[in-house]
Amino acid sequence: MAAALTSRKARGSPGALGTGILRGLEAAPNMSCGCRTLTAGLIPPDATLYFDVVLLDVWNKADTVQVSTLQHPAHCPRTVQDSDFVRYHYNGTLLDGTAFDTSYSRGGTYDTYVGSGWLIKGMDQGLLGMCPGERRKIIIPPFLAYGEKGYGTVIPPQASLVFHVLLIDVHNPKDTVQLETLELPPGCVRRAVAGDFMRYHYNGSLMDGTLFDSSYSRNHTYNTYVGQGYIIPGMDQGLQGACMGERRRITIPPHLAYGENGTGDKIPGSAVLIFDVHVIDFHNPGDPVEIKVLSPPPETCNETAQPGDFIRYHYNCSLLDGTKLFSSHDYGDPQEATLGANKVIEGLDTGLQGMCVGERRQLVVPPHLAHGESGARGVPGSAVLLFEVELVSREEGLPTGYLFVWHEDPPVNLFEGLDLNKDGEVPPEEFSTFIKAQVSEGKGRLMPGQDPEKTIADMFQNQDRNQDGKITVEELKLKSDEDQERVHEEL
Ligand SMILES: [Ca+2]
Ligand SMILES: [Ca+2]
Repeated sequence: MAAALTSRKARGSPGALGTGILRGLEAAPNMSCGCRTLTAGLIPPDATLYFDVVLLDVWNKADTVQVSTLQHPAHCPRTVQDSDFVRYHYNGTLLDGTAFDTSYSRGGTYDTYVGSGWLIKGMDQGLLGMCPGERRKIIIPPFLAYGEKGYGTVIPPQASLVFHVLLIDVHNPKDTVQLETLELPPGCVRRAVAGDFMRYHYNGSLMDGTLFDSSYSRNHTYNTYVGQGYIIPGMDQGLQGACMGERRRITIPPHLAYGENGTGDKIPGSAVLIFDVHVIDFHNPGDPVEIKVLSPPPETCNETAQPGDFIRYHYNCSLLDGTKLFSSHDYGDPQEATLGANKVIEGLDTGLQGMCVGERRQLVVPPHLAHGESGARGVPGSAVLLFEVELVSREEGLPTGYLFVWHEDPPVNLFEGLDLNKDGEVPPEEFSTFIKAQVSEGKGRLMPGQDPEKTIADMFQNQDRNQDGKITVEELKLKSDEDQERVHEEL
């Protein structure tokens, strides 16, 4: 009966909601009448009674769910709405502090839909408007919790409940990929489309900020085709439309990521994933070399660099994120090469062709025309290269297969010319002396870009058919005549 009295008394105290302990509540003698029959024999007449009272719970029919935010995250990408799916941790206690349940003992979050009847009404209301990372205290009166019946042995009838909630994650099954551009480099003309091959860095985190993966930790970009199903659907979508150098945040709901099961030990089931992506470069396997003229050719330029030409050029080579790789200026002298002779990467060879001496160009070279998927020393695999080139000089090349050409018709008595001492044989010394004389007199020229001594030695080898160190009149044959004969034989 004492309990009934204190209960009634407490209900009459407006604003006393909350855990409280009232000690030494005093009842005057004239208030204790009516107890006499029950306490007959125990309580002497005119006794003063003292009660020790502990208030366990208190509520009012007019009560609503009480929500207070204990901690608010710095950023709130979205808040909980009706029909959202949430993942949260909680500690549940009665008003007097007795714990009845906690998610922390289960090794995982509590995952459920909000406002769909899966939760007690008070929780459905108390979670609304909450941000991921937010901590709330939610006090729920019994008629919005387990009411008259309570729940099992842990929640007594008519108990108010107190939940301390930490919201981990929220999404809606109707959510799509969300994009946020964090940094857009100026002058972006090309945006990634499905089928492009992209290199990017990323930090992947959960909604509560937990980092689950980072390409930076591997010191290596993530490289993949976009829009072809090689990566999770949300990423496949989210990378499209990005510019080179762009930083974008891609927020992916679980149904476009790893679904209800999650993956590994870092990504829980039904987790929203947030990727902060930095696009380094992308290309399409069908891309040609992109050529942009930086300084136009001089007006006096009539002839441009062609395959076979021996050229000298300066270049700077970098990655598209600005990382400098190589420069001819590091060595002072220009780079030398014979065009079309497989001496330089295909894209650079192509980009140098058609240039005039004095012209400057910018070349964007996709990896399939550069160092390919495996890269090269200092060049990451699948990297797009950016060149700035300047053609310094150019020597016209010879037709394919020729080491020496006559500017006019060759001498009629070529062997007599070669056989300087007239002994019927031409050793290497005579051959070399003769060819050098032709060059210095401007009657013919050697293939550019190679040591003349080597070229002349090669020519001698070709003519000395039996390899005895001498050319005879029978052995000597002009290449043009040889080619002619070969054509006839083939015919
Ligand atoms: Ca001789
Ligand atoms: Ca011979």
